[in-house]
Amino acid sequence: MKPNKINTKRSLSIETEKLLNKQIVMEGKSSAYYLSMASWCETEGYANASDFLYTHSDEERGHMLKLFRYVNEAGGHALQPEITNIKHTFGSLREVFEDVLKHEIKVTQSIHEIVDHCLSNKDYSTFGFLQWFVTEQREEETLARRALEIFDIIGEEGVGLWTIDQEIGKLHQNTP
Ligand code: OFO
Repeated sequence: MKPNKINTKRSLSIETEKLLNKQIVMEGKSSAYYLSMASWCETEGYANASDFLYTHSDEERGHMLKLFRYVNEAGGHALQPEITNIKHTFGSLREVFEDVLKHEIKVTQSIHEIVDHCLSNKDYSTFGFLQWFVTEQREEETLARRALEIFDIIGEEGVGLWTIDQEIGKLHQNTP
């Protein structure tokens, strides 16, 4: 039996590298998407929601860079993503947060698919690296659901929207 050839240049398989580069696109898109939402909120006078989303956009860029570093350190090549088709206007503040939740659910699914792939291909290193993202996604989905609950509890009539914006600001301050 021939011994398995050891690749001394890289620990990452080509397939896993491709999946991680796809995830880089997703994180870059998250960052661009939340920046666009932050800008719309700011123009509509939702100052706290806007701050929340500006910060969130920065965090998503941080996630993208975390993936860049990992891919390159593991011998792959992280690729700067092309970001297109960003939504710039929204029908309401609620729509913004509904979009955040839908987007985060898609990101979670994507992370879980890569985790599955790593486990079945015995890539325990990438599997371990991705656990941070698994936890992060659970926290982000919880936060987006909490934001939508605020709309339901307070109601959007009268000063409702102003109060919702204040509460979203507090949500943001209480995030670790
Ligand atoms: Fe990157 O954490 Fe959400 O998308």
